[in-house]
Amino acid sequence: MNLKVLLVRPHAFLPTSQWLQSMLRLEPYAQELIAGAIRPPHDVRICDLAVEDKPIDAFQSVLQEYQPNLVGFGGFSSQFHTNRELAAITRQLLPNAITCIGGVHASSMPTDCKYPDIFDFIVRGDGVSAMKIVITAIEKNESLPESDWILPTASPNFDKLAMKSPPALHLDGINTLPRRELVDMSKYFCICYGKPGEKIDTLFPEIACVRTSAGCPNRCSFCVVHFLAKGKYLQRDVEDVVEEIASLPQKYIYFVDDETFINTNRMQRMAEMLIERGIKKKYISWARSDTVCKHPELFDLWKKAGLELVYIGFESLEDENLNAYNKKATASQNREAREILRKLNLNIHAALMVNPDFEEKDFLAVQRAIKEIAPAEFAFTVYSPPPGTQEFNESRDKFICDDPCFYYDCLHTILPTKLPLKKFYRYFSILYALGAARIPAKVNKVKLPLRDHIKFVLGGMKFGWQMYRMYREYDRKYW
Ligand code: B12
Ligand code: SF4
Repeated sequence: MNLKVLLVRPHAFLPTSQWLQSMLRLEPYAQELIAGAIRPPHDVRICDLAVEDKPIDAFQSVLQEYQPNLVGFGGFSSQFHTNRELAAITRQLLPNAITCIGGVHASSMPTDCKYPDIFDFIVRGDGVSAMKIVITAIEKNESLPESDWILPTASPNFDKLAMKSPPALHLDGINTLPRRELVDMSKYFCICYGKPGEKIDTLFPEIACVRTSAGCPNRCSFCVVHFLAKGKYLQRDVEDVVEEIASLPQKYIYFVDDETFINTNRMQRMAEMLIERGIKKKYISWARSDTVCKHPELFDLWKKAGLELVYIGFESLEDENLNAYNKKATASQNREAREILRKLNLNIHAALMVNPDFEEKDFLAVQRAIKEIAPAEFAFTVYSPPPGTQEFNESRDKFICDDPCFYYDCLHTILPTKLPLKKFYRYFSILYALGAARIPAKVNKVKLPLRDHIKFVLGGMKFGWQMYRMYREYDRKYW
């Protein structure tokens, strides 16, 4: 049987996620990787609803036109409801199509996805290797092999299998080449701020993603990665990564690793190789502040290789908070890392975290941190225990929303706040306003095209207003 496989990335449902995607929209990398497992005589298409103005209409017309036999959904926890809706549409329009769901939510909360009427099976962990097994089973007309990795939803063993922790990472998840030809790459962009005084063509250049590793050995309490990866760190061959980068027409590359700079020797070789081969690209990557402090020379080298913007999870400039998050980096390392990157003239995306038990004085401390760290692109999140983890399960009776996963965008609190919600979100929105006023492009007087300037300012104002009124999305008793 020749299969037609449709891999779907759902659209963002929460207005906050929609705003984020209007500023930074990356390609559907997981779907492109999984498509790498599907080879002739089978056919595969990617349906990226994140780029559609009318996603439901677009999805229905793809189903009607392509008539897939296998439809796979994937996405963040906050997109799970959308996936359910899309899978129900699939069942209605194509009752004989097989449906499945994978990705971070299915991997961490499999029992949430137990809807045998709309999902035939769930994949936890790597979808590339899983898809190879699924396709072989369908080709041979055999039933799917059941495991804690591939879970048929109607199986009597489902609950037992779903209780197990997620399966180990698989090398296919990093060694497979993404099928970028299946999407329109011109639809994906990031924000890049340019150098001081520079005139830039666009604030939102086209970008490609590259994954050089998966997993992370650290155990930050707000992050699901160590739960999914069991503390393992899989690394791709440096030569392979460099070859892939060299082959890309895009000038900007976003590393979608969980934590790119864990193995500093490997990252050194990668930068040296990029320089030796004369590959001139601009890179965006996450890095930990302690890595920057211990290896400033590595970031100097990467700057020469083209590193443009470093995302740092500072979380806080207070040791007490960092310890509470099990960050294993100190406030002084955060300050030092900031200095090192400042001297290297590298732009920074500074991620800071707000705790639901923050009082006025804590918000004021974050305001001071903004002034200290600026200029930077700032992102503020509200500490929320990651779905699926022990901490999440232990907090269940405290949640202030019926469905915490639906709200899991790290901007909606799922835990009760010490301040009344209205006050909490007023302070929270002030942080975004203060951060927006200190972006590198503004502080460094970079000349932007007017349309990009307008998009940034209007989009930012809309987002700020959403934050300011966020409390209204909760039961009145918490206001
Ligand atoms: C890069 C990244 C981003 C990018 C976007 C990436 C993209 N391509 O669109 C940016 C920076 C924009 C981003 C934003 C956000 N992110 Co983010 N992000 C990541 C990160 C670091 C890597 C994701 C990635 O692309 N990995 C590479 C792909 C190939 O891996 P993958 O998606 O896991 O896919 C594999 C399997 O899961 C499986 N699979 C996936 N889909 C499917 C589908 C099927 C059918 C099958 C069979 C299998 C399958 O197979 C794949 C190959 O092995 C992860 C960390 C992580 N480990 O997931 C966080 C992560 C996904 N992000 C997270 C969050 C919370 C967010 C934000 C809400 C944060 C915020 N407030 O700003 C926003 C929301 C964005 C939105 N659109 O709504 C959380 C999600 C937690 C959750 N339970 O939902 C994560 C897990 C981080 C964390 N520390 O907890 N993110
Ligand atoms: S270092 Fe980054 S990827 Fe690793 S556990 Fe902490 S937040 Fe997660």
